[in-house]
Formats: sequence, C-alpha cells, structure tokens
Amino acid sequence: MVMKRSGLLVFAALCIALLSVGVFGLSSKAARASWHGRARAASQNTGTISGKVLFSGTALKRAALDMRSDPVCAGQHSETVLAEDGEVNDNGTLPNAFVYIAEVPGKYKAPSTPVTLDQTGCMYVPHVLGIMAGQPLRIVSHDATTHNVHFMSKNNRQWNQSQQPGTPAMTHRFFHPDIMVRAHCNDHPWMSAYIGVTSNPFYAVTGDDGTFTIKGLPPGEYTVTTWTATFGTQEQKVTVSAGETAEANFTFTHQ
Ligand SMILES: [Cu+2]
Repeated sequence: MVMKRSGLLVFAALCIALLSVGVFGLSSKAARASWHGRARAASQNTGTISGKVLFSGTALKRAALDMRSDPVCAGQHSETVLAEDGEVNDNGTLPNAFVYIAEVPGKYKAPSTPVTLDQTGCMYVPHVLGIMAGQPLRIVSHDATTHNVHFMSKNNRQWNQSQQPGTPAMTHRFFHPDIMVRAHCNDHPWMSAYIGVTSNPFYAVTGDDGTFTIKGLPPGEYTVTTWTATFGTQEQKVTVSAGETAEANFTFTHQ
C-alpha cells in the first residue's frame, strides 16, 4: 500500500516536471517570437511615399536653343537641342519635377557627399537637382569654353563664378532651404538649371518615367509639394504609416 502510494507520488512528480518543461519551452518560444516581432518593427518604423507626376493635355512646343554665339557650344551638337522646360515624357508624365516635403519633424544632418552639377555640351546636367542645406555642391565643366555659374538664390547669397576650361571643380554650399535656386550662365543665356535646397533628405526628382519614391519617413501626415518649371506647383496631404507605401499622384496641365 505504502509502495503504491509512493509510486503514485513519483508519477505525479514526473508529470509536473514534464508539464513545466513543456510550459517553459512554450514560453521561451513565445519570447523568441516577440523579440523577432520587435526587431521587425524597428526596421519597419518608417514609411514611403511614391507616385507619378502626370501631364494632361497637349504638350507645349519647346523652343530650340540657339547656341550660335559660341561655336564651341554649337559644335558639340549635331542635332537641334530643345529647351528642357515643358518637356513631357512619352508615357504622359513629367521629367524634372521636384517633389519634396518642406516640414518634417526632427533635425537632419546634411551629408558630406557632394552633389554634382555638370556643364557638358553647354548644358547643365542634371537640369533639376536636390541638395540639403549645407551639403557641398560640386560644379564641374567638360566644355572647352568658359562658363559663368550664377546662382540666383532667394534665401541664400547670390553666387557668381567664372570657370575656365580644364580648371578644377568648384564647390559651393547653400545654407538655407530655397525652392528653387535658378542657376544660369552669364556667357550662355540658354543654360539653366534649378536646385531645390531642402532641410531634410526627403525629396526626389522625376526622370523619364515620371515616378518618384521618398523613403524613410517617420509615420505622420505630410504636405508633399511638387514643383515644375513650367506647369506650376501642387501640394497634397499624405499620411504615412510605418512599414507601408502611401501613393501620391500629381496631374499638371497648361496654366
Ligand atoms: Cu556657359
């Protein structure tokens, strides 16, 4: 009788031990799962805005650039060069639209990596670019003629520098946000570029497919602005959620 009872006790103790191992195993599995969940949440705590800049209507006739005043410039083009402003892509979208978010909470440090503005074929490449306030702008020339780079800023000092052929790159910084700084060349009046100077890295320039993507945004509601040289500027309110992509499309037409 005594033996039987102690046998039962041993059996019960074994059952409790097995049960607790099982429970412990389960709870550590649950802990691991929740740790993975947190890690995933940390990498997905920002969101994206992406969309298209569309054009509705008939594209404008773009002016032909007259480069005859400088044979070095004219001699670099075998075909007529059209003004870039007003260009519409084949798929009905706009290139060279500057999409940005003026107000984003927090402070963003300007990258030390320069953005390059090239002068080639007596044209600025790219025609539209974005840069953060304080970030270096590297200005290079591939032309065998003298250029005069003139930045007509609204919120920054004007800047006007000649660049001789074969001379090293020049560096310039804009210290205050400025939408847009127009660049032009005093020697070649057809040359123009636009520089969007921002206080944060949340901007994009559309290319030949007219799309843009702005990543890494903290969740929140933002005013997204799209600037174009020819068709004006539009704003749109967009809500960004963590780990998701919000869509924002803009449609421009003749003003
Ligand atoms: Cu020039």
